Amino acid sequence: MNWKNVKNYQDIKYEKMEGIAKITINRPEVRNAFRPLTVSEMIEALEDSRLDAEIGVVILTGAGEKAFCSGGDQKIRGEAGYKDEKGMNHLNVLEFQKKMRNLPKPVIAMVAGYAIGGGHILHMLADITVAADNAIFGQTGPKVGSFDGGFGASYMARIIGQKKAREMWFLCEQYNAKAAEKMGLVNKVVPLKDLEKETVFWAKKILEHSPLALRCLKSALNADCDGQTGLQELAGNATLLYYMTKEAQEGRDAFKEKRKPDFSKFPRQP
Ligand code: 2NE
Repeated sequence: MNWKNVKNYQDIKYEKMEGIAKITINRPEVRNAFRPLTVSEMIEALEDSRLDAEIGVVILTGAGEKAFCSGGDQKIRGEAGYKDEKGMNHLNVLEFQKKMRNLPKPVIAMVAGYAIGGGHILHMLADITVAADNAIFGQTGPKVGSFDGGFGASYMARIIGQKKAREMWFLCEQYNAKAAEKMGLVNKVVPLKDLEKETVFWAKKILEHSPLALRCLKSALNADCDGQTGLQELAGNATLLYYMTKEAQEGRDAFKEKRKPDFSKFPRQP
């Protein structure tokens, strides 16, 4: 495939092709575990995708075939988070989770190998997950002294139900791709060799559709779980659509032209 490198990073690869951006966690030697730098780079790349009007879908993946992501890098875990190169502790993956959800464009997780711990949460927060038949899913928090009580708990329960979410967190078992598909964690399982082709096919299908409809649908689906933040996001789209009308522009123009606005020509819809 004809991916074009956007910028050189240390811990990720960031590429684009035909309306699709691809963020690849590139630390295969630790099963693509993330450290603060990895997350900062992912946040920057995601922000670039948001601002690029040519981009309609973002693919999040991991380098190699062994892992999508194994969560936070336990080797640099300090006393209050994950230590950066200056020794400062972070949990900036929570910020990235929010940004994935707020991105007004669909995110597809392309999962080969392990999606474990915080890596499992990342695929869960993607709008769609396409998995290879070698994918393995699970949480490890209670085993390694960690947990994600945010989206990692409540959104998981929305997806797979309370009983299964408790099983997944309390037992820390691993689930193969077919089991994950059965639980509703995965949209499609494909042979490993077809993973990228199939994921790009899903992305291209999405790209054929109305960007505004997709944007509003994503925020509507988020709003159901996200309380006031979700309503703010959904309402932001209503404001965006309103700003695009002649009616809203009349208010703006009248202010700039120092005259009384004339809204009389705009109908009161039933
Ligand atoms: C991912 C898994 C199941 C893979 O097993 P396997 O047998 O394929 O590989 P192996 O030998 O365990 O790992 C290969 C290398 O990657 C490192 C390993 O230590 C090993 O390197 P060496 O020791 O040989 O040098 N590696 C793997 N995962 C790592 C990690 N997360 N951090 C640092 N190094 C890692 C298996 O490796 C595994 O279970 N990994 C740990 C998964 C885990 O517990 N993740 C953290 C969960 S907590 C979290 O992510 C989190 C949160 O709960 C809340 C907020 C933020 C983050």
